[in-house]
Amino acid sequence: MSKANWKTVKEYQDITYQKSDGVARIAFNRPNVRNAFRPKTVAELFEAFLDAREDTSIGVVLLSAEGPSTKDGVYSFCSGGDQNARGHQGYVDEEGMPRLNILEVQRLIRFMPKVVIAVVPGWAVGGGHSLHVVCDLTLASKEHAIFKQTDADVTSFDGGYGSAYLAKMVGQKRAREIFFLGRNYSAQDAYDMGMVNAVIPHEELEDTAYDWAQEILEKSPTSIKMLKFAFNATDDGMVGQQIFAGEATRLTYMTEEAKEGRNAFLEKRKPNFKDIKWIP
Ligand code: S0N
Repeated sequence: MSKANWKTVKEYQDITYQKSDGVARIAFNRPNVRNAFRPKTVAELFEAFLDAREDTSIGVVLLSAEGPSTKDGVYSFCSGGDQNARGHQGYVDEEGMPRLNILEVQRLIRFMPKVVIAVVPGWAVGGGHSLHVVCDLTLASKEHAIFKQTDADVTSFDGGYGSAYLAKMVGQKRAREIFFLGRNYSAQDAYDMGMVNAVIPHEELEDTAYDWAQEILEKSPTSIKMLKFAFNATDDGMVGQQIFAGEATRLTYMTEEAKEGRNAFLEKRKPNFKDIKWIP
């Protein structure tokens, strides 16, 4: 039995979404197509991640996957964009609109002030591989996780975080090998390269992820948030600086100094900062 006491937040078609004691679990639920995402999946992911971001009781999000496939018993995390949904202009939704927007989900994961852990029970391929890359941490099934980049096989490539940030993680030569050759890598290979935090026996994967989440939840939320944004900032250019600086502004609002600045304006007088110390 799971250590978590999962409660379903909302019923979706392509994902499951649950919460338990400070942890949100968002899981792909299309195991018969190796958890490929179509526009509907992406819309559901976006809504669930947004909810988890806004919920002040949630500190850690697990991005996981249901499975195995009922067809052949194979486990998967995600096999990227659904190739059946691909039209001439890209991934087409039910209204015929080319709309995948998986990059918006990537940005939500990247910029949310909470830790996102990829829990990889099986195949992590193409855009599914990119999603594990963009998560803060990755835990992988010892027996079933396989990491693979098919982007150059199917002409649907991630030239952003999925490749460039991967190179920061595993080094330029290994990242180029992963993308240019499209080979299969085991959980242990991925761990040795530095793109997986731990290789976990399959049966213990979900509980271990939950344990890691609970360990993080014992830490100071502001510290975790500022650390995540600090780790991001060097790679995210002006956007990274903007997000980090926004949090600095928020913390400044909580000072006497900020109260004086606001009050002086509202009272139509000059602000008096004379008593505020210039702390070195
Ligand atoms: C995952 C693989 C390696 C598993 O191989 P295996 O175990 O041999 O299984 P299969 O028999 O191949 O598959 C089982 C069933 O699942 C279906 N299926 C698997 N993957 C997909 C998929 N991605 N789309 C649709 N169906 C899939 C199979 O067809 C099979 O079905 P049945 O049983 O009916 O025959 C192997 O399956 C594999 O290589 N899959 C394809 C992986 C892939 O190429 N993914 C796409 C890569 N590109 C992206 O993800 C796009 C990224 C993206 O969206 C993006 C990124 C950055 C910037 C912009 C974008 C954007 O486009 O918006």
